Amino acid sequence: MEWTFAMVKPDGVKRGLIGEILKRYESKGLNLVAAKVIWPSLELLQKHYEEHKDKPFYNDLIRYMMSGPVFAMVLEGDNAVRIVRLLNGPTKIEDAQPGTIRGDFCTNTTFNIVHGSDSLESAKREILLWFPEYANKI
Ligand code: RTP
Ligand code: MG
Repeated sequence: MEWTFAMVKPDGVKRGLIGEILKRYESKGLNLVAAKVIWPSLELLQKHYEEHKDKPFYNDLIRYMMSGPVFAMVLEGDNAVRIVRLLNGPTKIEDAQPGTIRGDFCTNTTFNIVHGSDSLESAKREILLWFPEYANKI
C-alpha cells in the first residue's frame, strides 16, 4: 500500500471545505493514516517548499500558507500519490476541469485549496516533515 501526504490549505480550511475534500479522497478509496489541524511555522513551510525558493511566486506562496491553519494528512491506498494529484487537479487553474477539487472550488493558481505530494520520494520527505512521529512506520 502506498502512502502520500496531502493538505487542505488555509483558504480551504477557512471556507469550511475540509469535510468535502476528505470525502472525495475517502470515497475514491483512500484511507487516513494520520491527520491534524496545524498552523504551520515559517521554518516548516521553508522546508516544505524548498524546491520553489527561487520561483517568482515563492513569497506569495509562503505568506498564503502562513495565513491560517491547514489540515495536514497522510493517505493510504493503491497509487495514492497519483490519485490525490488527479483528484486535486492541475496546478494551472485554467487547466483545472470541473470534477477536480481545484476545478470545482477555486479560481486562482496560487490560492488553490489543496496540496498533494508529486512523487513517492516527495511523499516520504513530506510525511517525515509534517508527521515526524511516523518515522518508524514509513
Ligand atoms: P502542490 O505542491 O501544492 O500540490 O501544488 P502543485 O504541485 O500543483 O504545484 P507546485 O508547482 O508544486 O507549486 C506549489 C504551489 O505554489 C503555488 N503556485 N503559484 N502563481 C503561480 O504561478 C504559482 N505556481 C504555483 C500554488 O499554491 C501551488 O500549489
Ligand atoms: Mg507541488
